Amino acid sequence: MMERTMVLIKPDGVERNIIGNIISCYEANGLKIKELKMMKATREIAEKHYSQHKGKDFYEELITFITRSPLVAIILIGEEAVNRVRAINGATSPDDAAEGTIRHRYARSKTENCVHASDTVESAEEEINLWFSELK
Ligand code: 3AN
Repeated sequence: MMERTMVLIKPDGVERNIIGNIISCYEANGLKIKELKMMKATREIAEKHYSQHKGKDFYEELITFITRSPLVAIILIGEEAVNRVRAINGATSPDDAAEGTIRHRYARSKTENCVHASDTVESAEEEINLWFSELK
């Protein structure tokens, strides 16, 4: 099934000049960039994006991190894009991420793990509405 999904190249990825390397991983796997922009997340959008983590011990660290400097938001399209992009990203923790994944290569910690990707088709649509509200 053709799907769309949303990726964030998080502030650590932008700060470390690996935007191009990260995007190459998706393009090399046949995913197509539909929309792309750089922006600084406000606290409001960050809180909405991570609402399911509110109250967890890492929540404040996560909000501080994602809002500290610009990130890159991308809409990707392709066959089974949601699951394929999550496989390309790898597990949340760099210690668990499989070899060849973005997080294995570049992530420094569970918080500074370079990329976010939507986990279902439904959450992709919600996240696209949140981060690309101007497209509505
Ligand atoms: P993923 O991004 O792999 O789907 P989620 O949705 O479970 O992971 O978590 C969202 C984000 O919250 C992760 N990308 C990571 O930055 C952060 N996170 C998750 N679990 C932890 C944790 N135990 N400690 C610190 N940060 C975490």
